Amino acid sequence: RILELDLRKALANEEFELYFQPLVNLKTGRIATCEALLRWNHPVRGTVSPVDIIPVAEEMGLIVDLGRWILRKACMECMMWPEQVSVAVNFSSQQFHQRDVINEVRYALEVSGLPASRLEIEITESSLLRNTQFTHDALEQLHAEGVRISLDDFGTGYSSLSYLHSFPLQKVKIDRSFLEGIDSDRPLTLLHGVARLSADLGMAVVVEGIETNEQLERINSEGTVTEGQGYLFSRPVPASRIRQLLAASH
Ligand code: G
Ligand code: G
Ligand code: NA
Ligand code: MN
Repeated sequence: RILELDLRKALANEEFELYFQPLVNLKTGRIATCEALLRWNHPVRGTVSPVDIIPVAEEMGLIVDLGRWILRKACMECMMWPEQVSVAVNFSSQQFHQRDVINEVRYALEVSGLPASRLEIEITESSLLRNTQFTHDALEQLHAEGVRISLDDFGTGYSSLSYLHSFPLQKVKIDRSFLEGIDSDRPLTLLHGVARLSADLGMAVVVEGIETNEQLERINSEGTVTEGQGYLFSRPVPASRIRQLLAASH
């Protein structure tokens, strides 16, 4: 288990790094958005996964400071990209519990110079379930600010479909578990159903975890999915590499 002290030191010592993974527009084949994914280059343990970092940071109350670092870093990196490209930043539910989440976002945009329209905030279904009214109000404010809200890992939580229209969401990311069994002949009924529903509600639809061309073809067959993300396009890569990919894509 990661020592709390280690995590605090890591933030001070700049041991964290952001990797980026592209979300590709399936019509144009171009990178539309890059998702920031946290990595920790631990001096002894090597690369530590966010799965091991985020829950500990939440427990020890470091998520606000860490979240602030991630958000600013991501916005600053996005400024280096072609202006049609957005950055997506994962928010933990606890980041919505701080009263000044709006100011955090405003400040990150201000210091980086990034327009709000180029920032996407990814939230999970489970964070919508916690402190619903509070989260709802925060999301409304962020939306009013011009930031896009994206529902991550959709279909893995316990939220009802009514969440899709009771929160201001502009994008739905269908979890990669919907692709399980896709290599058999089983029709993608569930995936296409969820995609259609989201599209009918006016949201952009992303399918996560696309690994093969066969999967991509079957996803494209209905034309409702707007963006794809997965190893087929690119694994999460360091900032320097994503700049190269963007230069080649734009
Ligand atoms: O990149 P990787 O597959 O290791 O990410 C694992 C999980 O950690 C994913 O669910 C991802 O959303 C989450 N995660 C990655 N980076 C961040 C981050 O910056 N903030 C939060 N809250 N979660 C993150
Ligand atoms: O929970 P979230 O969607 O934020 O998790 C994103 C993580 O999913 C990435 O950090 C990456 O490690 C993982 N991921 C991205 N694309 C693929 C893929 O095509 N296959 C698999 N198995 N994992 C992926
Ligand atoms: Na995400
Ligand atoms: Mn996801």
